Amino acid sequence: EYTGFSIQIGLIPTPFLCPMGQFKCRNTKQCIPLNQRCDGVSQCPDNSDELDSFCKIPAQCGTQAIQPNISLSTAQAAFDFDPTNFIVNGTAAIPGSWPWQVSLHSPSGFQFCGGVLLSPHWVITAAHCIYGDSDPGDYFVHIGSEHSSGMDPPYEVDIGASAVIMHPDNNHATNAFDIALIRLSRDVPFPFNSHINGICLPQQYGSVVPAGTMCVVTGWGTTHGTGSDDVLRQVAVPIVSNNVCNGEYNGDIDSTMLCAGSTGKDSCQGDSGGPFVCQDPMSKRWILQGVVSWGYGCGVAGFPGVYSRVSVLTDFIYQTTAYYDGNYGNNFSYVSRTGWT
Ligand code: 4AZ
Repeated sequence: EYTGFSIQIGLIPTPFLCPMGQFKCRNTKQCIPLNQRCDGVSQCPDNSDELDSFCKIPAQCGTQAIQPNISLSTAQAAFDFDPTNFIVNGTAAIPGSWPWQVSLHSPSGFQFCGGVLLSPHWVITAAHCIYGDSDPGDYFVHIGSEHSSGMDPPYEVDIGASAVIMHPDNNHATNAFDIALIRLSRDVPFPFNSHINGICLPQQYGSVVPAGTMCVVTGWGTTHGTGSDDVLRQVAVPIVSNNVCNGEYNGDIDSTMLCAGSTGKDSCQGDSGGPFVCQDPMSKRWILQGVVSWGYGCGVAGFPGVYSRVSVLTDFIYQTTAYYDGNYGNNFSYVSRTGWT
């Protein structure tokens, strides 16, 4: 009897967020400490803190079909020159060996930041990469690529965004809470191909990887003459404690930040939003411990690169992904508890 069509337009309201370090129960505005999530004891009245879709660790996260060629030895020779601006002093990554690395592009194709694939339709990046523009139409995410420009068949997949969400506490002046989420407009089922997979998140809220641990940062950012930035590059860098880092940075390093780097080896402009990953010694899986954020120059002696500290930002990640997926009617794609460290 009726023909034609109907259009529904709706805005997703600002999500109710629990305080830092807490988990929001799915159907109520109750908050529980993040460490009580998936502990085998139900704290939420709807049992949502213990649901399988939240608590199970994805079988694939943080593993590669193609092994990277990188040494995590702390005994690597120090660079004997003093660069002031130098993924700087890294090496070209074996194609597909960092399968969670993505890049963010404008509609015209310009690559402006890195990102990290977390689940079939969630990407993590830095808040400063999307600052001032949360219009999903302005973003394309390139997944499974090796080169910064052009396509890399048959592995690369380019997908638009359906939501772009900054951490509500991000401070553009200090770079506190420099993290954001991009929801992809369609799923990349894992393992999509040998060059595409999701990263693991730190399991324990607030866990700290010891200073001196060698971790890896990857990206297509500027190399300042230390190699081509057309191919994805990698560099292993040591974690520096917030205490030591603050000595250099005059107290500008807060609890949502993490420092890593050594003279001449660093992330740099264009790497922002990309992954800083450490290998879990037990499981050998790679865990996202940082997101490339800021620093004084790149590779400058005494000034490590500064990263968002993911282990204290998982509350935002779990709450936001659950909230948006719920509103889009997708109840089964929550970002699961992942990782070990
Ligand atoms: C930047 O401008 C930038 N050395 C990213 C990382 C670092 C410095 C600057 C870390 O996007």
